[in-house]
Amino acid sequence: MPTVASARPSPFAFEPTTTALLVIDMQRDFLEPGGFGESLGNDVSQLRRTIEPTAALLRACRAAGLAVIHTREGHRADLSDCPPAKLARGRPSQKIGDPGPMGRILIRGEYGHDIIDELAPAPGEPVVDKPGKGAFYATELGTMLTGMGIRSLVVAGVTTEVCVHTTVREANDRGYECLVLADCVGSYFPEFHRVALEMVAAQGGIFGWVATSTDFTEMLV
Ligand code: C5J
Repeated sequence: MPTVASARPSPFAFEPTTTALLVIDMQRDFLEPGGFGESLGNDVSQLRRTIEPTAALLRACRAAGLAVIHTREGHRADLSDCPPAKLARGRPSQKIGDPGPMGRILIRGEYGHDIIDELAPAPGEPVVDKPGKGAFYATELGTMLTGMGIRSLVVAGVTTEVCVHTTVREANDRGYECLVLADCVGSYFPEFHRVALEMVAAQGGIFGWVATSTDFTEMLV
């Protein structure tokens, strides 16, 4: 079985036919200069450094025939799937559903809600629209993974300490083995990113493994 020997805290073995690449929330609202994330004062370069390695990762996974699944965080136009507690947070003038630099903020169908061009899903790759931080909550992801026979998830996306973490925790509780690729996940806050990765692999891999994308793709045939 292919094994990422350098993974922390221990080598990560995976069967390619039961492994999926999960690319989390690589959306314009979060990554694009001039978008929602930047308008809140965030340094989008901290997220944009993940684009090139994730594009290479996608190419390698597609070439190897791995399943690829994308997610997007966002809500229905009428906000009926957005809990009032989530809606109430954020800056008073820039809440979910308000007009933003790239359309209504985090609303499905808006330009800013969609995935950046560099990492656009290939035809046939599923895109899971999620109303929460975790990709399993109120989505079809669990059913989809069961149907596909997936046992292991290789995880890329943003942000490390929010949607990546929540999703990996959810996946771990459901019995999936998760490898988080350090160079393909990012946070606006470098310290949160660093500590979030430490947390994944702490205590003998309390909810996953961490490696670099090249160490993973080298193991793909
Ligand atoms: C994600 C967020 N995708 N930080 N969302 O992490 O609100």
